[in-house]
Order: sequence, then C-alpha cells, then structure tokens
Amino acid sequence: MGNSDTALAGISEVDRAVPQKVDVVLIGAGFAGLYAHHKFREIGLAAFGFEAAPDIGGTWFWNRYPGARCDVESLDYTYSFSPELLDEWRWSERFATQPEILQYANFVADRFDLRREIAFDTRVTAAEYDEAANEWVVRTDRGDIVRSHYLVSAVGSLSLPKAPEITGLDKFAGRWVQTGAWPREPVDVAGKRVAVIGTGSSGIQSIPILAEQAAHLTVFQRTPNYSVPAHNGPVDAAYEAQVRADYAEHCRQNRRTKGGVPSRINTGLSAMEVSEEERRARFEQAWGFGTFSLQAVFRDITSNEQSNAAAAAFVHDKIRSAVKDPAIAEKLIPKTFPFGTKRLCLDTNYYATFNRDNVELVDIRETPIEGITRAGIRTTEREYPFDLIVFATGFDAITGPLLALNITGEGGRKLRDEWKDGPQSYLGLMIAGFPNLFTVNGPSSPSVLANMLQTIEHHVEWIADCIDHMEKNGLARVDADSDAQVAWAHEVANMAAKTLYTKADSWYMGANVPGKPRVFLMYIGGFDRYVDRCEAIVSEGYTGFRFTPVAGDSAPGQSSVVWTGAHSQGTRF
Ligand code: NA7
Repeated sequence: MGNSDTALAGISEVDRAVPQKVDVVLIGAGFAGLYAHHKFREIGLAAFGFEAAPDIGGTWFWNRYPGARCDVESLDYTYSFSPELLDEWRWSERFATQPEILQYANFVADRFDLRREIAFDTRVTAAEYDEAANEWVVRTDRGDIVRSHYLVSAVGSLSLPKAPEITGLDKFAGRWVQTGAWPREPVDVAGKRVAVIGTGSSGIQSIPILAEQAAHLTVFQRTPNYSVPAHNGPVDAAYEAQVRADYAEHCRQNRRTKGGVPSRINTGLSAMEVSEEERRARFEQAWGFGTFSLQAVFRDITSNEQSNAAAAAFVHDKIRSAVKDPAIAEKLIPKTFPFGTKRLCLDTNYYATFNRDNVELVDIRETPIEGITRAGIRTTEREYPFDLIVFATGFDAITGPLLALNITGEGGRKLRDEWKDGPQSYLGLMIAGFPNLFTVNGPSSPSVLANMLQTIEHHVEWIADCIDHMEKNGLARVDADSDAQVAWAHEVANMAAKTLYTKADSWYMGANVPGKPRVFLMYIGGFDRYVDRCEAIVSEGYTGFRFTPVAGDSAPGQSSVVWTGAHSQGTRF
C-alpha cells in the first residue's frame, strides 16, 4: 500500500513526460480524477492528467490538519465500481481519518495503475477552446501546452482555500498554517500558544485535538456553528457484515437516496406531525446515532420553520448541558441561521473542549480582530500573543477551483465573465458555450449535498457514456443548450428557495467569500431524483445537449496521443 512519499516513485523530473495531444485532458487527481482515468481507459480514450499537488488525493491530500475526518461513514465513502475493490479494502473506523482515506486513494491508484498518465506538481493555468480545431488548449505553470478533444475538470468542490483575509500576517513572527493546505511535515503544537480562527467543520474537528496538545488554545469565533457528536469508533462488525453480504447492492441502494447514504433512522415524517415526546425521542435517537441524521430524521427540518426551530432548540439544550460556563455556552449557541442550513459538523468532544482550563473562546463579533501583529492577534479589546495561528477559514467552494482554471470557451467567452452574477451550468455537467468541457460535481449538481464518492461515480460514468456515445456516432462536439441551461438554473434556484438554506450566509450560498455572488450552488432536489433526471435526459436523446459532427476534425473513435521529445514518442495508451 503506498504512502505519499513512495507514491512519487516513477514521477521524477527526468521522467516527466507530457504529451502534446491527447483525447482527454483531466484536471485533478482526487477521487474524481482517479476514477475518470480508470473509466476513460476502459472506453479506450487516451487521457492525460494534471495535478497541482505532488501526489494523488485532492482534498484528502491537502487537508491533513489534526482531526481531519470524513463526515460520511467510511463503508459508504467507498468506490462502488469494482466489486473486487469493495472486497479488498477494509476501513478501521466508522468515520475514516484523513491518513486512512489517503491510504485508500493510494491503494486504488496502485491497484488500477492510475498514476502513470498524470503530471504532478503541475497547475493548470489556462484552458482555451480552439474553435477551428475543435480542441482544448491547456496550459500549465510548468510551461506545458497540451491539446485535447475533451477537457474534464475534476478539480474538487472544496479545494481552493480562502486566502487569510486578515491584515498584518506578513508581520507575524510566529508560524501560521491553513487547515485546507496543511503542511506535509508535522506541525509542532506541543507546549505552544495556538490560535484557531474559524469554527466550521475544519475548526470543529481540529480544536479538540489542538487543545490536548497546545499549552494554550484560543478560538476566534465569528459565527457559532451547529455540531453533533459523530460517535466515531471502530467499524461496527455486525453492521459491516450486513453491508458486505451484498456490498454492491448496498451501494446501488445509496444511489436511490437523497443523500447518497443509507437512511437508517429517518422517519419520513414531518417533525410537526408527531407529539412533542416523540419528536424529542427521535431527536435523541438521532443525536445518539451520529451522522447527519438529526437533519434527516424528519423530512422537513430544513424546509419548515417550526420543525427547524424544534431541532435547533434541541441542540441548544445539548450545548448548554455540555458546556459548564453558561456564558461560554451562550456564545457557542448558533442563533443567526436555521439549523442545518450551514454544513452540519460532526465532532468528537467539541463543545466539552471549552471546559478545559487551557482553552479560551473569543467572540469576534463582540471584539473584532483588528489585525495580526508581530506577537499575535489584536482585537478591539487586547492583543493575544501566539506561536502558531491556524486559519480554519474555509474555501472558495464549488466555483472557485473552476474559475481558477481561466477557462475561455467559444467565441473567446471567459467563464469568469459568464459567471459574474453566479454560475450557470446544465446539470452541473456542462456549460453552454464551452463545448466538450465536462465538469465533475459542477455547480447546480447535488455534489456536496450527497455522498461525494457516489456523486463522483455518477458524473464520471455519465461523462464517459456521453463521450462513448459521441465516439460511436461520429459526433465530434457536444455543447449544452443555453435555454436548457437557463431552465435548469431556474429549477435549481426554485428548489432552493423552498428551503431554509437560502437564509444562511454559508459557503453553500457563496456568502463566505467577499464579493462572490449570492447563489445557492447545488441541486437540492435529492441525488436519487437527480440521477433519474440525468438518465431520462439520455434516454430521451440527450435533451438539452447539442451534438455536432465537425468537418475535418480528427476522426472520433480513434484513441490517440501525440508526444514530442525523445522518450515516449509514438506511445499509445
Ligand atoms: P467553513 O465551514 O467555511 O468555516 C470557516 C470558518 O471560518 C467559519 O467559522 C467562518 O465564519 C470563519 N471565517 C471565515 N473567514 C473569516 C474571517 N475573515 N475572519 C474570521 N473568521 C472567518 O470551512 P471549513 O474548512 O471549516 O469547512 C468546509 C467544509 O469542509 C465543511 O463544511 C465540510 O463539508 C468539509 P463565518 O461562519 O463565515 O462567520
């Protein structure tokens, strides 16, 4: 099983061979990129990938902060495309840690030999559609220029950390790190005075562990967040046996659910149609079960204000009972947005951490941060000295990583201009005016609202089927129809408007990044409905997509790759 150092074997500077022309350029080597490599190879396409990191793993490569874990149960956070793979891999914990997930990614990459057509340490800096040739021209920060018939973005949804937005960082004499780009070498926390800025999932996962290691930990909280206990532990043997009895079917069933995970304790009822005792009992059951069940145990927690208020009040009481100092408890209670409308966090001992003598909470709505100083952080109240500042301040989610690619489509249109008022995309798979460009988990798909391994597999398979359809039918170009795209955008927005999600200043709404348009970024109608919709669109003849046979284009169906340079010339994948 590889680790991130041995994983680099074979990708040395000397060997780095980048083709001039391939069928598909794939951007990103996280779970989406890896599966796409496998799938495209299966349908006979020559694909070549670029990855900014020195190794595979994507989000799980970068988010190495203490306590980083998946919030989907590991038995479900698993590729389902290969029954053998399901058999061969065993997870050790109910919610896998970042190192174990990265090990899994390496296991898969080794198992299916997925590394050899990826250039690591290479960031795509621009991609431009050459209309005459019907090709994408992809440029990198290493000076590579590659032409491809298709371009597939697998850049991830939470892969562009927000820059620290606090002035004075250059003056700070200590060390600073970001949770979303945590260093590979260990960060020495023991005995240090540590600050964490941010109380989203990354802050909430890392704070209890940093508190155990640091001499003193100060948490700078702008908005308190809802968190429920994960109840992590070893994988439950009885449940695992049940899942493994027909693992492939278990995964297929997951695709028939709203969130891409089993509904193990959901009632399907409104929280308002049961008695107060039953409501409380169901909430207790969900609290004791972990996962996102508190948000799903009743069907209307994020759509009905009364149901939502009941769930919120339940958690408020839990926070009050976990935190000894009532004043601190009140500061930790979220009151400014409906329960579940910001990504719910799963934690281990988060609220109880504030009972520790070495932990301090600073509410920066009361005493805002004025800036970073040589010694530490200055608020309107005082200066706090630190050895280490941890920015757990989140990501420019979903659209940020795509816009960072500097994509230019047909007629010189820039994606950045097209999306200046918010992203438009047909099904989150294609963008009108950007032919032959596919996006895995693009905006207006379910993406982060469902189990990402499931949404990734679905998108990669859909894209591969579409390309296969083109190759077999002499179709050289596909584009999303702009009317279909507008209709989809309306549908996505209308669905979101029926929920309480639009009331929160969340990264789901783009509200965490100054200047970002306020648009709900995902399809909230349910993964199952979305999958059905995508299938119906295909069986109706790809409604909303326009295919064109382009005269003079390289013949489809002939997988090819062109190299320059002495080594590898003439290689065909
Ligand atoms: P999140 O959930 O976006 O959380 C970021 C946190 O950082 C949140 O508490 C923010 O407060 C805070 N923040 C952001 N910018 C600032 C500035 N400039 N000053 C002070 N505080 C700030 O990111 P995470 O990495 O924790 O989690 C992202 C997802 O990864 C998570 O939802 C899971 O799906 C996995 P705010 O709430 O904006 O007031």
